[in-house]
Amino acid sequence: MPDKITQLLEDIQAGSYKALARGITIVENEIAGYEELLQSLPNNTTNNVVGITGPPGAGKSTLVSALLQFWTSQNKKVAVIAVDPSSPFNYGALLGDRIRMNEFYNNENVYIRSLASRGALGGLSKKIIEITDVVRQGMFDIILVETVGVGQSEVEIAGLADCTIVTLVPEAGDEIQTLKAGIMEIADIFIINKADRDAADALYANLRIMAHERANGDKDTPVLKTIATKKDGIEEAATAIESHLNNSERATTKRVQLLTEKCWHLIQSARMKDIDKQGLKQEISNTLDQQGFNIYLLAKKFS
Ligand SMILES: Nc1nc2c(ncn2[C@@H]2O[C@H](COP(=O)(O)OP(=O)(O)OP(=O)(O)O)[C@@H](O)[C@H]2O)c(=O)[nH]1
Ligand SMILES: [Mg+2]
Repeated sequence: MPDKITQLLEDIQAGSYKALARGITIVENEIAGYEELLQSLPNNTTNNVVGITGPPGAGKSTLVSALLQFWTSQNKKVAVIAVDPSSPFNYGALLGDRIRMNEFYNNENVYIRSLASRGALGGLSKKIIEITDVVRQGMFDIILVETVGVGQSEVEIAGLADCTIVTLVPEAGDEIQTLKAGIMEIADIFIINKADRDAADALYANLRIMAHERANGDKDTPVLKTIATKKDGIEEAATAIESHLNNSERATTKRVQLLTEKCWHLIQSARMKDIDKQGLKQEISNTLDQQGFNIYLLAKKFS
């Protein structure tokens, strides 16, 4: 392994944010040394990655900021990774006025990084997995990963986080039945944000019933209400998250499942590496009118 990479990893582990930023950039852009860095990561068995997913605009970033403030006020060291934020709000704006923001950006207990999924090499989920694993070396108490949940991505975040929070808003009440199967599987904690709105109680009652039906004798998945903009319910949310992360029995069972899921994504994207949809489209439009065009033969050529 090149000495530079060994040194970089040591610096990340010693808490250098400059080294961490460099490490993330190397992985994000697949710069020389990228594979060496990933392959030299020691097995970090700490359960500290919290995934926050949910529909666009549910208040995920506001919630993350409130949790960040809560934990740092207890002197905890927290990292935030925001994947492809779709709203114009950034953490700087959410963390309040300029002085506050400066305080956070210069705070040695806080590390914030945004990632754009567009242009991510080799698939988004693979990149989030890799980057989160690099951040895991930074000796944080908590690592919060925010992703916008649209269909498949909730499942992807669940494969990466030690604790997955599904954020919903009261208006989701009507959709809840259609969401049911997928989200019930992945949520470790439900947070109904914007609980200042009507219909929050109805959704809360519904989710509680669903969580209970699913539990089947086990502990129900916690359902919490927050008003992130007012920091209401944040302490309860933090407590529920910590209690989930610290449940070592559950963590051990989940660990194999998580690593399997992660490995699956890594293999999948490695195998798909040379295949892009644009190239595929080109190939199809070139051969479509030829005699003997057959989609199965074409697919076989790529597999
Ligand atoms: N009424 C109310 N509004 C809230 C609450 N939490 C967040 N908001 C507002 O909802 C809007 C979206 O908040 P964000 O935190 O950016 O939501 P997000 O889920 O991170 O959005 P994306 O990352 O774009 O998907 C903002 O205008 C927030 O001020 C809440 O508890 N109550
Ligand atoms: Mg956001």
